[in-house]
Amino acid sequence: MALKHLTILALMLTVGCTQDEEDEGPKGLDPAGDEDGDGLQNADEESLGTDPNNPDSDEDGFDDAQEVLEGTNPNYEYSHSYTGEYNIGWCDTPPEPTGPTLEGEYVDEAGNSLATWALQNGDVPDNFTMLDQHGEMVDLYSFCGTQIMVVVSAGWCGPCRAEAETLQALAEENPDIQILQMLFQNNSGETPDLDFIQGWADDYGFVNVAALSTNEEPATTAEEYFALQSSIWDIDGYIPTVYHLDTNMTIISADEGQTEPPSL
Ligand SMILES: [Ca+2]
Ligand SMILES: [Ca+2]
Ligand SMILES: [Ca+2]
Repeated sequence: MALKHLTILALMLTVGCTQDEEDEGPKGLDPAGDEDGDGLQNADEESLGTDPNNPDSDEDGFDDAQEVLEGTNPNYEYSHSYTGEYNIGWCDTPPEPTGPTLEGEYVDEAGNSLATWALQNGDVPDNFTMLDQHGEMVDLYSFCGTQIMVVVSAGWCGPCRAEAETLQALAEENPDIQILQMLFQNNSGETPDLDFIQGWADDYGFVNVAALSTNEEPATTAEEYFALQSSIWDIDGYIPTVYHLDTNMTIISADEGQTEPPSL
């Protein structure tokens, strides 16, 4: 899709160029040249809005031409391919996060109170960056433009394991949806390491479901506890917790026990 679009635009620019060469060359560059050697001609870079003098315009580690070939957005730093065969979305700009909503109040034994926050319907979460089963750091915002299902689980949780059994089949039934399994503890209540999430992904046959470790230090205070991703992505403290997000990264089902992705 993106390639076809590019070819048509390049053709239009080439035609325009013969009529008025000075106006059409980006920043006075030869339209047919490739100043930065990224495989995209200057005229194509202009039509794509990428930088003809920078092979990686959004500095996400993937060259502009590679991003065009792979159908990711060369101007959006979170959009790029992963080793995991995930459904990367296409957004022109990152979402505008609302963050979580005020959920309640925690009062400790000494009587100190602390406001608690959790993601609820209508919220747009902040980005997170978590370790996947391939050893890569995965950004939530890479899936902007795609419907997303987030399942929060832990190794010691039997019902979470029962649900994990179903996730790859669910992904195959819903090929346009990306499922993210967020693991915040291993079987012993520790932060999951790469070995653990690789084992989890193998045990449950994940092909394009991402097994993600929250990769956060264990909380030592109530304040730290309620700031953990596993607290923000959980309303009631019971797991597994399932969230569904629409293609605009807005939460449409928050911990409502809905295990199938809803139709948009
Ligand atoms: Ca170029
Ligand atoms: Ca470039
Ligand atoms: Ca990109």
